[in-house]
Amino acid sequence: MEGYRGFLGLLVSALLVGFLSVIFVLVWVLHFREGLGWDGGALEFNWHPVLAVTGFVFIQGIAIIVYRLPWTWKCSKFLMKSIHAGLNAVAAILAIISVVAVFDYHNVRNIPHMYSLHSWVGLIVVILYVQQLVLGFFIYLLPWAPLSLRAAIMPIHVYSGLLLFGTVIATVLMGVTEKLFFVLKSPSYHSFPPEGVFTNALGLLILLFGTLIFWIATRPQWKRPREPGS
Ligand code: ASC
Repeated sequence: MEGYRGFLGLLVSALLVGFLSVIFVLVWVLHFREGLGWDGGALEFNWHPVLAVTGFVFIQGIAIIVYRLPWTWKCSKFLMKSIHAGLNAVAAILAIISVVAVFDYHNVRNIPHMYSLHSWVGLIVVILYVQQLVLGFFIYLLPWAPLSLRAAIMPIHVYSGLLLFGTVIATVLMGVTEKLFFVLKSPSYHSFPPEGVFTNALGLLILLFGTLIFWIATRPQWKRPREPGS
């Protein structure tokens, strides 16, 4: 494989940055916020960022690059597709639970639903992600679709997957920003309180994770070699 060391370096960096993002979101809700619980209140809301970052960003990012791992190239294509689909399914389930947590929280507190740009883009991206998962399952995992259809849809599948991943990251950054403006009153966000600075750093980590995954996924020389007739 061309540039194997470069690949490994970027893969380890992406895993470290992704893992650190998950740690940071946990520190945010457990140390700076109220913690986690399923109480209809703030503890339940806090599952929203934790599940969004863990599932919708980190697990989705790994799902995107599973075909790039050279030591899996000997594994069957079906196994790798199952892992790709399985990780995306876990990400989708965690994303849906994260949305349920917010709806519950808004219901209990009588906060209107779906008024922010974060919520509009977020709901659209969850719905399209589930659509991508279902279409991918029927077209690529089940054996029925003809090769011509698979080949015709593949550029759309790849483009949509990367676009959804990027949009999820943009949505998370909007969510972090609006939450900090909501909760940081005294001292306010604009006075650089530790929670504001720490959570800004979380946003940068997520952006860096996306940057690394996008680079790994788009290097043609790191793609899984095609099997004849596939
Ligand atoms: C598949 C598969 C691929 C693509 C290809 C069409 O199901 O395993 O590599 O579709 O055949 O682009």
